[in-house]
Amino acid sequence: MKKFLLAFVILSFTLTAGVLKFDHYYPYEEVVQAVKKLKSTYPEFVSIKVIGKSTEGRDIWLIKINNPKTGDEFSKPAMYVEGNIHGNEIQGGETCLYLADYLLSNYGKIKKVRELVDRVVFYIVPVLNVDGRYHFFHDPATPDDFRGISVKKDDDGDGLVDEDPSEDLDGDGNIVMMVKKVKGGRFVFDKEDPRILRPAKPDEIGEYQIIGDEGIDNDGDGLFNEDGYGYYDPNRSWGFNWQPPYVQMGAGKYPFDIPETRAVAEFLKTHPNIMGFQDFHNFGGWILRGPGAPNVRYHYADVKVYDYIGNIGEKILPGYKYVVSWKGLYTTYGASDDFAYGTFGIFSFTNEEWKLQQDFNGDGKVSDKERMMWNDYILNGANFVNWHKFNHPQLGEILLGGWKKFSRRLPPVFMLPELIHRNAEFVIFHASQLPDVKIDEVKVEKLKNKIFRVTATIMNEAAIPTRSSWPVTKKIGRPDYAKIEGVKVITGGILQSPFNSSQLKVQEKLPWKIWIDQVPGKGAVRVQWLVEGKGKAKITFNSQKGGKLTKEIEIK
Ligand SMILES: [Ca+2]
Ligand SMILES: [Ca+2]
Ligand SMILES: [Ca+2]
Ligand SMILES: [Ca+2]
Ligand SMILES: [Zn+2]
Repeated sequence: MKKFLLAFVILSFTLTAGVLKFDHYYPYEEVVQAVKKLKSTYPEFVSIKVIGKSTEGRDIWLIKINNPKTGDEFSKPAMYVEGNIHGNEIQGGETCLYLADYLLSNYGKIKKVRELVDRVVFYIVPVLNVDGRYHFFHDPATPDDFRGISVKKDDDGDGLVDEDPSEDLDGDGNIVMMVKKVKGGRFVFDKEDPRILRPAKPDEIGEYQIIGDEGIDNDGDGLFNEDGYGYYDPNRSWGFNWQPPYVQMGAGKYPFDIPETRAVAEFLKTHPNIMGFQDFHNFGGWILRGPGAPNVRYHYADVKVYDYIGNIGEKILPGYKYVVSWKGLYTTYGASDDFAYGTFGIFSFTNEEWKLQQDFNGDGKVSDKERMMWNDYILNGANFVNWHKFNHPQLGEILLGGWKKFSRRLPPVFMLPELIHRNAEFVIFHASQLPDVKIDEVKVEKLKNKIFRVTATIMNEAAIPTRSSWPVTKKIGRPDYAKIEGVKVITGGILQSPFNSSQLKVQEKLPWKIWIDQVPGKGAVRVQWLVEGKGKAKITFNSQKGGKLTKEIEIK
C-alpha cells in the first residue's frame, strides 16, 4: 500500500511539475516573464525571439524548443503552435506556455516526451494578439471585447474615428448591460429568477428596454458606444482564400495588412521545416480543420490524415467535436489554418477551447437558468454582476448588470489545468505524427564485375507524409530527394514495385539525385541506382518537412 502511494505521488508530480504555475491567468507582462523564465530554466533546449512588433508596438515572442544534440532545427520536422490570436481568447496563451513547460520539464522523465523533443522542433507563440491581451486584462471589457486589432476605423460612417467607446460607469472593471425601465418595453425580469432578463411573452406587458453596453453617448448622436476600439479581425487577414470586408467582416484592406499575422507568415515562409500547425481559440469545444469556406477542397489523401489526428483528438478532448470549419461552425475567409495548409501544405488545426459545462438537464443547450445555476452552485456568484441602480448622466436612473469579463468564454481557474493539459496533449499527439523517416534497408546486389544495384528503402513510420498531397499536386514547394555519393551512377529511379526491380521509374537527368514527391505516412519509397565502382558510399535523404538523414554503405 505504501509503495502504491509513493508511486502515485511520483506520478502526479511528473504530470504537473514545471516552472510555471497555472493558478491564475497571466497578463501580457507575465506572459513575457514566463517566456524568459523558460529560456533561463532550460537554456540548452530553448531559444526565444521577438518575431515582430504589434500594431501598438508590443513584442510578439516566440519560444523555440530544439535539442541541438540531435541536430539543427532545419534537419527535423517542426510543429508551430500559437495562441490568443483573438485578444480576449486568452486561455490559448496559457495552453502554449504549459505545452512548452510540460515538454521541457518532462524531457528527463517521460519517454514519449523525450523521443518527441529529440525528433521534432517546436515553435510556440503563446500570444499573437499581444495588444488585445494587454487591453483585455487592464481595461474594462465585456467577455467579447479586444478580440481584434486596434486599427483606427470609423465604424458608423460619421467621419469621426473611435469617438464613442464603452465606458465602465461604476468602475468595477466590467462592461455590462444597461437597461432602463420603460412601460411597454420589450423585456421583463423573470419571476423565478429576477436576475434573468428575457423578452416579454405575447401575453405580458414588457417593462424594460436594453440600451446596450455600459457607457455614455460621447458624441451626442443618440447612439451609445457605436464606435469603439477600431477593429480588424486577425484571423480573417491570412493570405489564402482571403475576401474583402464586404464579403468577410473584419478583413482588412488586403491580406496581411496588420503586422501580427504578417510576422507569422514571414516565420512560416522562412521555416520550411514546419509541417504541423495549431491555433488556439475559444470557445465551444471544437477541433476545427479547414477549409473555412466551401469554395476550397482539401486533397482526399490529406483528409485521411486529418481525420486520423482529429478523431484521436476527440478522445483526448472529451466533448470536443472534430469538424470542417465551414460545415461544422461557420464560413471564414482568410483564416490561419487554411493559409498554412493552402500555402505550405502544413497540417493545421484550430481548437476552440472550453466547452460550457452547464447543460445540467442534458438537452444540448445551456439556458439562462442553467448559466445562473453554474454561477451560484459552482462559482458562488463570481461570474455575474447583479443588477443595480445607476444614475446615468444622460439616461437618468438605469440598471447595470450582466456577465463579467472573465466569465463565459473562459474556464474558471480551478478547471484551467485540465483544459491546458488535454489541449497540450493533442498538440503532442499531432507532433508525434510528423514524418519519422529512416533509411531503413539498403540492398546491394552485384550484377557483374564492378556493376552493382543499390536499393534504398526510405520508410516513414508516422502518419503524416513528408509532403502533403496538396502541394504535390499543385506543385508548391520543392520535392524531397535521395542521393548517392562516392560511386559512379549509371542510372537511377524510383522502384514502382518492391518485388520487381525491373519496374523502375527512371530519372533520366542527374540520376545520382532522385527527386521524390513524398514519402507517404506509414509508407515507404524505394530508390534504386545502378552504380559502377566499389568501396564506401553515402546515401542522403533530404526533405524540407520530413527531416534530413544520411547512411554510409559499403559496396562490395
Ligand atoms: Ca465614427
Ligand atoms: Ca462596470
Ligand atoms: Ca454616440
Ligand atoms: Ca461611449
Ligand atoms: Zn477566436
